[in-house]
Amino acid sequence: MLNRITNFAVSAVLVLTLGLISASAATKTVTIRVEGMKCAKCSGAVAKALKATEGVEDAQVSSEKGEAVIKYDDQKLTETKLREVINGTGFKAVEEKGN
Ligand SMILES: [Cu+2]
Repeated sequence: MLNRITNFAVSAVLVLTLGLISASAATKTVTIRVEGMKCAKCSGAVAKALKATEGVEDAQVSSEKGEAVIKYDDQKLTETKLREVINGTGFKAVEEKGN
């Protein structure tokens, strides 16, 4: 009986540890405000540049909202790098206050 409880405790700790490891390597989602986009061509150009960047898993860019919602692998990319990619398209990634 005690053995079973010990086994259970050990596996619970294992599962928690594995969960933490995979969580730290998980996909991150970030919303970046982008200035200067006027139409679907603009947002399309930003989305294309982002999707061509290694580590980006998905990019939803809206010219109406003026933002890019990006899913990325944080082992390969940083938010700073994503901002550089956006700025490289000729639009401006805006630094949000309180970020
Ligand atoms: Cu446009």
